[in-house]
Amino acid sequence: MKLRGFYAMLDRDDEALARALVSIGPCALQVRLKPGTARAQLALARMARSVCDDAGIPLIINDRIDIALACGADGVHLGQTDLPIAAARSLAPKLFVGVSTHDVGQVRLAVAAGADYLGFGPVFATQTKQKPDPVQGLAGLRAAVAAAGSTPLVAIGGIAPRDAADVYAAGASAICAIHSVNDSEDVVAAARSLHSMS
Ligand code: TZP
Ligand code: MG
Repeated sequence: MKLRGFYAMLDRDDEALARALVSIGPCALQVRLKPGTARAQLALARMARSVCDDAGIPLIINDRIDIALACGADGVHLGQTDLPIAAARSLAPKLFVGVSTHDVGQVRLAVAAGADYLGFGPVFATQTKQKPDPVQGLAGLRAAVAAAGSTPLVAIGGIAPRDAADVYAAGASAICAIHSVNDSEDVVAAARSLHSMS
């Protein structure tokens, strides 16, 4: 999987939004439905699987390796309190594994554990995540990129199209943005502007 440019996040049960997000050819679509039963999450994941298949985009499921396996996802994205990478690999050796990191120490540990890619943030203040970790800023992002070495890093947290040039200049491989894209009046334009800066 090549992680470059816009990394889309589907945070609600909305097929039209999913189709708009994949229409610009992002490097991946992640499904992230925080409160939701396993059945609701699986239904959403299956919808996203079919949308991604139509568009030829890799599908990644947040937190839940069981949902990722059940829907035939390409990868799973693990937070700091989800299953450790080694356990995820033993359950699902074929899944691509991404790990959320929030400081340079976590970046080093995730790289040493063999993560396929890292999420890193919040780079800027975010309203989307409940109890977010401390804001890292562009300086924190640069340090994280250095610590990540050859492991691709997806920057996340409060990133708007106007920030894209700075975030890519700091060394991020990809940008994930929820609010500034999914709540935009023009989802396609917002997604495209984050993608085309890469
Ligand atoms: N992890 C760190 S910040 C964040 C996550 C999932 C939320 C990002 O959402 P937004 O709306 O792009 O700030
Ligand atoms: Mg998580």
